[in-house]
Amino acid sequence: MRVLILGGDGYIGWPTAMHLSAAGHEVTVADNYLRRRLMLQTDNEALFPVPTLDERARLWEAHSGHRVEVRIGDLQDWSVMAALFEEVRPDTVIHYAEQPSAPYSMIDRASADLTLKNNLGVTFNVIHAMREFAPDAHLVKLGTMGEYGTPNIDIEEGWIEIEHKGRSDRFLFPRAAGSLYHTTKVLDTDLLWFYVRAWGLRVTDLMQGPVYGLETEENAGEPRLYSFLNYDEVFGTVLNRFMVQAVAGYPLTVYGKGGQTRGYLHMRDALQCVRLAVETPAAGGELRVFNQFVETFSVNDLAERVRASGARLGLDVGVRTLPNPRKEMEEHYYNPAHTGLLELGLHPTPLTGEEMDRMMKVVRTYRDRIEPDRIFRGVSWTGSAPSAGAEDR
Ligand code: USQ
Repeated sequence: MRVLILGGDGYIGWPTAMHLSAAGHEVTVADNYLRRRLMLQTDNEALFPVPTLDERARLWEAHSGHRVEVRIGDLQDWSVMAALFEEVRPDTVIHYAEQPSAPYSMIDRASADLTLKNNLGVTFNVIHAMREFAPDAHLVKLGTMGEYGTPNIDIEEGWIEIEHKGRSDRFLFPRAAGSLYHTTKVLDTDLLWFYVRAWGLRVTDLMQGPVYGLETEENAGEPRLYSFLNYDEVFGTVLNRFMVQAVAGYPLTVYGKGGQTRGYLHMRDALQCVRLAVETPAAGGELRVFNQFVETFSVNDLAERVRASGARLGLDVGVRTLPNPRKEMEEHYYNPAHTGLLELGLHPTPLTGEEMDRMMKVVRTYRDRIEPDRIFRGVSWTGSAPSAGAEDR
């Protein structure tokens, strides 16, 4: 298939490009380096520098023999999006081209404005480019499990049958996002659902949980082909952060009670899921939704696993409870369905002790690059600095 990856420079974007090109697809990636710029501007650079997209494509071709085409441009600009679609005429479009951080979206008015305009603007342009240049293409859109929030009922896979006053119908499962970033993903889903109904687009919306890890089949043992590993509070996801904190001797930053539970998955499984979605497209006029995660953990569970792995590797890992800078439930029911991708053939990678140790060892090779000042600055959901009250456990 001809696959166009929008946001191909990101944490999952670049690994997806390698994975799909290794599987024999013709891959073009597009990106405007937004994430790199925001990391620089906010002094939240990743654990090690990564090559530019053009360099990555050259390294990947030398390593594997597979080519990835690279285009640099801002997809919020209609002329850039239109030219890209006209050139590539994709069978599949993977849309990752969004500002990906919840904390970034909560820093101030300007960061919120950028998140809202970029995320919705790109989604809107993708929809119109599909109609104009690739009406039969399949759009695989990265959403987030955070669209649902943490309701006190089981979370279904995208849709719910509701019976009301003796009649019933099928609706999108109710959404209640926990940050402006997550809210843009809810709005994306609504936009897509409208245009699926209006124009018969073919769409898969992937509700993905937090991803961890670096090594995939394609880049194992090739650090220059690794993705960004962010450990800062803004762009780092929690398990990646905890592993870096453990290696740095920085007590693990558990926010609030630590009972916040989410559905997690290894990078390798995120790639499997995307490939399964690409290779078994949704039907025309269908908005197909998958909940994309493998296992649920609370923040406390993750801290415990990192502490145990640290002990095996001779690290003394402390845990510190910090006043929660976010607005979220710290103890709650959480039981989301996630059978769709398993039915398509996903082979999950559980977070075993062995897997934890393997990831920690990779992180340990970069110990000297860790900048502890980046780990916690207290980006608050309410705009006020978090009050004192950290507690070591
Ligand atoms: N957390 C801590 N300590 C930390 C960092 C995070 O206790 O040092 C807690 C957070 O409060 C939250 C949980 O860990 O309850 C997950 O936080 P996260 O930063 O790993 O994930 P989140 O901000 O929700 O966002 C990440 C990705 C985002 C993706 C989302 C999936 O950055 O792109 O959409 O995971 S989900 O969480 O399912 O919405």
